[in-house]
Parts: sequence; structure tokens; C-alpha cells
Amino acid sequence: MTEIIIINGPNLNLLGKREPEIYGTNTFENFFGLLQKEFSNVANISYFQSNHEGVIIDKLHEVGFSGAGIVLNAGGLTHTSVALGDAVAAIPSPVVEVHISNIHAREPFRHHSYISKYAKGVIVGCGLNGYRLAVMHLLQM
Ligand code: CA2
Repeated sequence: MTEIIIINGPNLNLLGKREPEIYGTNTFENFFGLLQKEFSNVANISYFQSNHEGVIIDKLHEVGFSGAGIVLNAGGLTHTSVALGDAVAAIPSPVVEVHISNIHAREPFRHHSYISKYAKGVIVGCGLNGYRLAVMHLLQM
């Protein structure tokens, strides 16, 4: 069974609870349960969320040498964290970067990602469906 881990960064624990006009009304936990079921015959999908940069880097080091596919939405750290970009560059596991909103249609400071250069793929603006597309891509790679 293919191992896939979804890693969400800061504030993504608030999905479905705040700013529904940008991020939708579904909680990630609810969406994640459905995603796990949908792929249960082909992938073992786990989920990790942290609001702390170093904790996310530790998680990438922990899973990034296991061969597991990684779906990463680093939240606001995407646009600020050289260290997170370095961590993605340092691990052999494939990383697909996901953003729920279309970061290119938002404020200019959201247009740059420190992660994209090292990601196998980048999916933006597809809502929570972006995570599904990322899982499908990792399975087809
Ligand atoms: O669109 C995305 O997925 C983002 O990674 C979300 C980040 C934002 O800083 C990035 O520019 C784009 C913010 C996550 C905040 O999530 C919230 C969810 C619900 C309510 C409030 C914040």
C-alpha cells in the first residue's frame, strides 16, 4: 500500500470555521475522512497539522526519507520560510505543494513560494479538491 502524508501548516486547523468565502465551509477533518475512504484500496493516507515552523520541518525529516509521498500546504510559511524550502529540498520523498486558494489572484506577497522550486508539482486554487488531485498525482508518479 502506498504511504501518503498530508501536512498542513499554520492556521489550517481553522478550515471550515473562519473565512468561508476564501477557504470554504468544510472542516479538514471531515474532508480528510472522505479522502481516506476514497483511496482506502490503494493508499494509506495520514494527516499532520502544526502551527509551528520547526515542528513541520521535523515532520518532513521524519517522513521524508521513508519513500512516502507528501502533500504539503505550508500555509503562510510558504511565502516566508527559507528553512521550509531547504527542508523540502533536502528530502528524497516527492512533495506536491497545495494551496486551497489561488495564491496568484491574491495579495502580491502570496505570489512567491519558497517551496515550489523543490516540489514535484504545485496545485493552487482548486479548493480542498487540490489535496485529492495531489494524492492522485503521487499515486500515478
Ligand atoms: O490557500 C492556501 O491554502 C494558503 O496556503 C492558506 C494560508 C495562506 O497564508 C496562504 O497564502 C494560502 C492561510 C491559511 C489560513 O487558513 C485559514 C482557514 C480558515 C480560516 C482562517 C484561516
